Amino acid sequence: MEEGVRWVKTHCARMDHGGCALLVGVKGNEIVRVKGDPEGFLSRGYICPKGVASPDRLTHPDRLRYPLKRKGDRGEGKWERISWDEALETVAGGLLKIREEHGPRAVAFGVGMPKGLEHFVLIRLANLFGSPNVIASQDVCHAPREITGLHTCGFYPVADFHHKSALAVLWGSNITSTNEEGEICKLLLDQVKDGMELIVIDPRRIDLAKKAKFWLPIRPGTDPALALGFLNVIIGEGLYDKAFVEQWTEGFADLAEHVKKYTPAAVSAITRVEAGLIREAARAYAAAKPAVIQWGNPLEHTVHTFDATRALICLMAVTGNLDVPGGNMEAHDPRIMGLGPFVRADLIPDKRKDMISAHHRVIPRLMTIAPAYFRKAVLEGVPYPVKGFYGMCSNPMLSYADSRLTYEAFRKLDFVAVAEVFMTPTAAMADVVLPAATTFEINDIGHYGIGHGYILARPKIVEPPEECWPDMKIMNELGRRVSDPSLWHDDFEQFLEDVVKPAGMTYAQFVEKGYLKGPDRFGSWKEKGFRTPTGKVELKLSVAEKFRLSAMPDWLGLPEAEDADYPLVLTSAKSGNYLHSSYRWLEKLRKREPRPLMEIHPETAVLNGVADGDLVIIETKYGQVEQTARLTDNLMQGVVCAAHGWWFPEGDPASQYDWRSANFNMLTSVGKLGKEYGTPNLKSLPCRIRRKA
Ligand SMILES: Nc1nc2c(c(=O)[nH]1)N[C@H]1C(S)=C(S)[C@@H](COP(=O)(O)OP(=O)(O)OC[C@H]3O[C@@H](n4cnc5c(=O)[nH]c(N)nc54)[C@H](O)[C@@H]3O)O[C@H]1N2
Ligand SMILES: Nc1nc2c(c(=O)[nH]1)N[C@H]1C(S)=C(S)[C@@H](COP(=O)(O)OP(=O)(O)OC[C@H]3O[C@@H](n4cnc5c(=O)[nH]c(N)nc54)[C@H](O)[C@@H]3O)O[C@H]1N2
Ligand code: SF4
Ligand SMILES: [Mo]
Repeated sequence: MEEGVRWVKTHCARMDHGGCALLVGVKGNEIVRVKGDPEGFLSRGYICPKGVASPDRLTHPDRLRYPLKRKGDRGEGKWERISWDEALETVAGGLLKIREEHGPRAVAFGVGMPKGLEHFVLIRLANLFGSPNVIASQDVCHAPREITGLHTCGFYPVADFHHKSALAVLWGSNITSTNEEGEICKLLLDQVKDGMELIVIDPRRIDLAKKAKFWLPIRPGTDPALALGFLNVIIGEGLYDKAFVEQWTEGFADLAEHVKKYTPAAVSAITRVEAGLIREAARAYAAAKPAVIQWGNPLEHTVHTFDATRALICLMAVTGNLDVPGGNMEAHDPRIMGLGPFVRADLIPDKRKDMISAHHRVIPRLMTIAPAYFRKAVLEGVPYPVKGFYGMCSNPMLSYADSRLTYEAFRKLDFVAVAEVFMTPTAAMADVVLPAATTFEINDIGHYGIGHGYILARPKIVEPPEECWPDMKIMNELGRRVSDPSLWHDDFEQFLEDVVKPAGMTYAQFVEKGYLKGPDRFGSWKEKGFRTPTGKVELKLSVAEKFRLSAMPDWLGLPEAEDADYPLVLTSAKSGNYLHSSYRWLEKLRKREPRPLMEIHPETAVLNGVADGDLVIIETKYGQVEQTARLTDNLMQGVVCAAHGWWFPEGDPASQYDWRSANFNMLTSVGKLGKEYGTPNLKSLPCRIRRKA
């Protein structure tokens, strides 16, 4: 069967953060098989079902294959085919008209989860166009952990799985399913096999909970309280790293005093985790040397994300696990082009003052706009009106909290252009849709600009359909029409050369090598101190008053108040079969998970009159959706864990493919936001359920 097959090495992408090294079997211009590459630097042969299904994206009959222009009403699902010339002229014309009438900041540029190098070309496009407004889901993705890190210890403390740890805490991170942080879980699994201990903090008994020394089923939304409870035990029992704390932390005495009230008993009442278990888990984390915390999205999915991420970094610091091998480290990039020069940040020096979120006084160093503030600008003109949107690699109709608002915002915008590989509920709201070439069809660089200390080669393997263009090419051509043409390349692939040039190589030589990794350089703080105003890890923030932040992490109460009418707690977990809202249209994946499933404990189900397989209405104060009940005692009682990202490609184009009926973000709201990052509550929402009659 594999006769005549040519095997090419690359890295997986756009099915999650990407990172598995792949061997791709090609016959002519067709990919016939994909398998894990045993030589993979992160993955050592690992591959998941999404990786296996990945080439099916290219050949799907419904894939977008030529540029489209809206006919009829916005969102009506009527299109006409146009040429690339007309598409580029129309998009450039639409954006330039808005710039002339309202200024450059009235155009927003939207991205989603960083998928490849095009993410940074889009930021460059915004900068060259003159708009300070790049909209991204960073408020609920990784910005809190990254930027809280910068303020607390001067860097983003990434979990280091490349060196041996005695223990790992999976804090709301379902890493065998989501392969979080671009760290493929294979390295962690190998360490578990070698005897590394695990603590799992999750309302669900995830796969790795079965291998864990402690599983702490936590009431969703109460993680900051649990972290303060850990600090209470570790400091109270003298289990902290005294030498490190004395020499390298600021505000320890204050923190020690502050956490006294967070006794295991007090924290147990908030988190529903047994007090004894809190004490034992905290002791185990403190005793293990080194120990690593792998953090997950739940820490970033409530309005209290600043306190949650602050508390976790304080834990890493007092136990002496910051920037040590096998702990939470500062990753160093290889010698490649820096982000600032790549995106031409210098061209827009007033960005910090002019961007939409400056008005909302978000935390310094957060350079993208939270979706909640973007929609406020579109719908209310606060702090100024936004009229145009160019988006790619993102599906805001599903991924932003409160989808109703997103729909209204897209209805109201004067001009919308979207680059996509498939018609989605968001692309359906565009005036012009641009067909993108994607992974396997484009030369790309993975993990650039996201702080993990390496970049991965993702070379082109097959030719895309004739009229599908790489996003980088689309933006290179569009950029020439809407900004100084001399700042764009004759050949868009020069962007790839630019990134690797400082390493003294061409893109082709980089592909040959496969990846570039920065140096392991632990403990540079011993000579230089930490890059904070005090030169120490700031358990108590020295800039708190200046930036209106709280000086010490605290428990500020439930993210949403309890409500007798909504007695259950709603949370979510990402599916191992999909990426957010993506790829419900791939048959191989849809077969594995045909419909949205809502997990619930059998006893909670009985109390609510629900049986396995029932279609259930899930309701919050903000909206309702329907998903199918799946009973499992792997979830704590009183909690509903619903699926996120569902729409139906088989649905009606005239109503944007049924983006409402099962979409988790119909249940969320932006009425309450964490002020530091503009983060809404995606987890920990009061809800109720009933069987659909
Ligand atoms: N309720 C709730 N909301 C959430 C989350 C949650 O857990 N719960 N998670 C949040 C998080 S962490 C994130 S990062 C965001 C993610 O939000 P998004 O990034 O908006 O979500 P995706 O589904 O990844 O959307 C990606 C889109 O990009 C398209 N695409 C794929 N490859 C290419 C390409 O090469 N070029 C182009 N132009 N398009 C491509 C896909 O077809 C898809 O429609 O969602 C956030 N929203
Ligand atoms: N298959 C797949 N992989 C992905 C993605 C995807 O959509 N699909 N998305 C990618 C992206 S952009 C990101 S940011 C990452 C995120 O990946 P993760 O950080 O793993 O995110 P989630 O799946 O949202 O949540 C992880 C776990 O938190 C648990 N949980 C729910 N509520 C709470 C709570 O309040 N507290 C605690 N402690 N735990 C809770 C859930 O049960 C789940 O097991 O994954 C990336 N990888
Ligand atoms: S785990 Fe992620 S990177 Fe690896 S094969 Fe699956 S989708 Fe691709
Ligand atoms: Mo994310």
